[in-house]
Amino acid sequence: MPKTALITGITGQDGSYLAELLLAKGYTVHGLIRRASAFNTQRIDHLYQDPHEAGTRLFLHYGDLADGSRISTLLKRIQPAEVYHLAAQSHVRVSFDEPEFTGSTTGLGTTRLLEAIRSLGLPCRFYQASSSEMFGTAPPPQSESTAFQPRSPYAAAKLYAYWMTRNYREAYGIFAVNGILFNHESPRRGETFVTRKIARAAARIARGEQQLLHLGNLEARRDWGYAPEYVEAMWLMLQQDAPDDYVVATGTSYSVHDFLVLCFEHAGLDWQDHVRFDERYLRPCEVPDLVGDAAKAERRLGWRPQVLTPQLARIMVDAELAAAAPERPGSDAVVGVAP
Ligand code: NAP
Ligand code: F7E
Repeated sequence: MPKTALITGITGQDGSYLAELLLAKGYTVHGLIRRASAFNTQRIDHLYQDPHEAGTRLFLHYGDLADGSRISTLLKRIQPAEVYHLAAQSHVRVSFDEPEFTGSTTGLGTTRLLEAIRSLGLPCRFYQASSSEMFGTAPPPQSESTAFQPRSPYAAAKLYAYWMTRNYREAYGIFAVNGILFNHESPRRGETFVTRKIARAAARIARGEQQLLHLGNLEARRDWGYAPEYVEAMWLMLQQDAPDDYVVATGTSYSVHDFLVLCFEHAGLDWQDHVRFDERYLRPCEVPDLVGDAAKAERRLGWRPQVLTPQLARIMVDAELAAAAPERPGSDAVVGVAP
């Protein structure tokens, strides 16, 4: 039986891969997009279907996480069987600059959705994009039973949303799950996240379009997986008999320095010739070491990662090398601010 899904954050990295996955499974997909003065749908342009033609299964709707009444109106009209809530101010460094905005979107945005679902009595399943950032300084490996120690306004907002998701599950019986996803990357990753910034710079330096790459803390360790595989785990969580929370991760750990070496070597470069330190990319609080234990996801969902960090680095650099030379300058030069 074909299903209808609503994806918030459909224009983001994960939203675009999830839309592809659901369309391939025969779903009708509705996406929430923000009105912007320029097009912000680049990641899903290849999925666009003319809404005037018969058989269209992708529909986009303007809306914002700040606007609870709009969210409620859309949910009532769309009547989705599954809601994947991926929209957020998702940048940790930016959350220190905009803590109130991050709390309102990344935290309260989840409550606005859950409360609309509850008050409408909508019998839908709900996915909350929770994050390994919530573990903060908790020593690795981190699993579903690890105590959270958030270290940023972003992590604190995500933790609030995590608990609201659990609360609506326990208080109102809503099928609401938390996917606690560790870092996952791809050629569609935003350009100011460190993996894309490094991969992009390696390709630009190899092409002679950029000389230097400025970075902050190279010692932080992350568990970096491949985004298209992680959206499969999101879907699996909503197909279970009962709602639960799951860690999704590779179980391996690499430092930013490791990722730098992997990318630059793949591009035939010596990173030491090109990388400079810039304190603007440091955070007031750092999360030192994230390594996920995804045993529960493997046991219950049958989910297991295929692409590990070294292959991920090659995929990302190859995609940048294959891309036509962009008209814009490198990430560091776009604007004069962190991150
Ligand atoms: P992303 O690329 O930054 O995408 C974020 C999406 O949210 C974009 O579509 C963005 O729209 C939308 N958005 C932001 N503020 C909004 C608002 N006020 N109203 C409506 N839409 C808004 O993030 P991602 O990497 O795909 O991650 C997806 C989700 O998973 C996020 O919630 C993120 O925090 C979480 N997460 C990510 C990771 C990871 O490693 N990628 C790990 C754990 C959790 P625009 O395109 O208009 O900006
Ligand atoms: O930083 C260090 C930085 O911004 C990774 C989001 O998707 O994953 C992401 O958050 C590490 C940090 O990702 C630069 O200090 C060094 O230790 O790529 P990032 P993140 O903060 O881990 C989690 C799971 C999410 O949920 C978030 O939404 O890299 N780093 N130099 C740098 N980071 C950036 N961005 N830029 C630098 O120049």
